[in-house]
Amino acid sequence: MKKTDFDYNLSPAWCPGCGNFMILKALKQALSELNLKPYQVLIASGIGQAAKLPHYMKCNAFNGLHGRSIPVATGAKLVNPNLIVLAEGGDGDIYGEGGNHFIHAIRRNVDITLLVHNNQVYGITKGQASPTSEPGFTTKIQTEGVKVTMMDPLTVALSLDASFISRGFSGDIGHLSWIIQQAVKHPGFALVDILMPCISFNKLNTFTWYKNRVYKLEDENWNTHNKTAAYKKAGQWGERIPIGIFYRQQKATYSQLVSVLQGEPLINREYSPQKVKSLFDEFI
Ligand SMILES: Cc1ncc(C[n+]2csc(CCOP(=O)(O)OP(=O)(O)O)c2C)c(N)n1
Ligand SMILES: [Mg+2]
Repeated sequence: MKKTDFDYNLSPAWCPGCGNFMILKALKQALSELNLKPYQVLIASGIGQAAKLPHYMKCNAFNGLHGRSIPVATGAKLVNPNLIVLAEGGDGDIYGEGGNHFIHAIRRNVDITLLVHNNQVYGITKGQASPTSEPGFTTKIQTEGVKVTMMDPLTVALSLDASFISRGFSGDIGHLSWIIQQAVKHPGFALVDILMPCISFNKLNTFTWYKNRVYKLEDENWNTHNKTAAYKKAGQWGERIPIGIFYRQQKATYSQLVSVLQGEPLINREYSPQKVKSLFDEFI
């Protein structure tokens, strides 16, 4: 493996063969190729196998509550806009427990990148169905198979007018690294949904299952600014599954829209408890 500034000497507690290893490699490669240094990057995560990722990298990290990586990342970016901020977690963490944050972060268009390690299962809690599990997928809890509709995060993001929507595959590190670089460079909220196998608890969507289905949008001379076409591709799931950048647009970020966030970053402004106190005193 090529060395990067983001390498950290701690062995991941993931199963051998887990797709998370490839995502970790692609992310470190992407940040290095963007010439970023660990002190410039913050990764916020929640709970899950995926959410352990920042433990295994050298950079700023905030490992918080289940489903709550996006609010942490949002706050950090608004206060310190010079920081490169990523939120990261699994399909359960981000689309399930944190689904409300996922929806509203897209609407705000804060300049953060969201990486979702989508293994279509709750891995760390030993294999319950997640929002992206396929109908019919059987687990120890869903003994008759999943009965409810599968969530398509890309279509949700499109319907909320997201400014950058993409999907990668852990089995193609070079391609995933390229997508992550585009997402980090994008000024606004960038979604990177990443298909990956959970070798222990998802025996349906295996590495080979994904490998046989994924194809790259770029190979079709894809126009990333066509929203109607992006809807069609986002809905494609089955024999063929597209990966790549589905849609991107230039759109004002939250910081550009809210006047108090303009000018000197909040982190550099004087903090005056006295001013806050006098505000509170008005209500006494
Ligand atoms: C509020 C709360 N609810 C439930 C849990 C239990 N829990 C921890 S992680 C997780 C889901 C993990 O799935 P995912 O985010 O897909 O991560 P993976 O392990 O598959 O990478 C659940 C249900 C918790 N820790 N906190
Ligand atoms: Mg998962």
